[in-house]
Amino acid sequence: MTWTSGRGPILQRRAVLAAGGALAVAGCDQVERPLFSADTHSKGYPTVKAVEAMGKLLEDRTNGELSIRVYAGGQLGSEPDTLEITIFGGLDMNRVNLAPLTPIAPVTAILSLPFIFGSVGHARRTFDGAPGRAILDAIEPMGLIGLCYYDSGARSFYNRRGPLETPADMRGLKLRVPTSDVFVSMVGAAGANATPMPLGEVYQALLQGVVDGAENNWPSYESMRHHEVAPYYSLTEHVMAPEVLVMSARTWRKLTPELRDIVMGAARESVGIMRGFWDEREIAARERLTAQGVKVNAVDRAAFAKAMEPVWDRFVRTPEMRRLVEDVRNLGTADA
Ligand code: GTR
Repeated sequence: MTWTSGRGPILQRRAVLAAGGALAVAGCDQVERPLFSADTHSKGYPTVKAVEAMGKLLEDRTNGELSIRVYAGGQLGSEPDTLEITIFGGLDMNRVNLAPLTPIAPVTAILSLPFIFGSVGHARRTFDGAPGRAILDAIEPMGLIGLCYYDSGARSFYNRRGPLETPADMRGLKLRVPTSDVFVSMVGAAGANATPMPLGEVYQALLQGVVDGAENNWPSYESMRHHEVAPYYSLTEHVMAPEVLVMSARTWRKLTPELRDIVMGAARESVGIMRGFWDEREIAARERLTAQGVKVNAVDRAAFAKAMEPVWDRFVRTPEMRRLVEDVRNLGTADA
């Protein structure tokens, strides 16, 4: 959605941010309205439903003192923009991918490294385990409390030109990536040109040929209608960077220890609920798109992994990060 078209969304965005901002500036020591949360995905998407489910748990467990209002469909702006607003306390919560956090918290890059996970099970063990928690804790100094991770499946490349089977097929392609240095580096290493851009602008960019393709999971590829303009989906499955639900540290500080525990508990519980929604949606999206004629092809994944190897050295730079990568590996790459 663009902010130059239509008065409604702009006015709504201003009203929401003014309400959040007024409280942040006034330094109110209590949250006396629903917690405002942003999501780039539309209503009905698994992440949106999960945060809504968390809101219900909060309402029940606090007798209505806490609840959540999700502003879905990117109506409050792009992920990098809303993240900034969350840091300043104009928004209480935000569900984003981990990718836009890499420029502000380099340690988050670990979970976006190409081919770091051997299976969905391995990814889930990492998110639920000690490495996942350590990475969530590392964003606190940036003004964000990491509440939980949600699944985002595997991302693959898609484009308008034709099937991509090896990195050689990437040459000359302009591919949209999220605003994250890891993603830019990854696409460059695979041989294409990376164009960082907010998700809401990608459909038009594909349509007008500003970019030739992009990369994402099945549910996003479908819900953003990118398959209509870029019908070749090549199964690189190069990244499994998770979604993350964050709370503004400013809002967090207004909560009593008891309410904080309730918020953390509800967030953790929403992870399992989300996985149910996710598994169903991922399979359904893939089936629907295949039936609609999207051209899916297998790729030489080993060749893509090899081409993207330099990204690891570029981003795993400190002993602490190397240790975390080791911890992730030690969780075992098998599914179960
Ligand atoms: C999706 C993710 C979004 C957003 C998007 C993107 O998979 O759920 O939060 O990061 O990718 O590519 O911008």
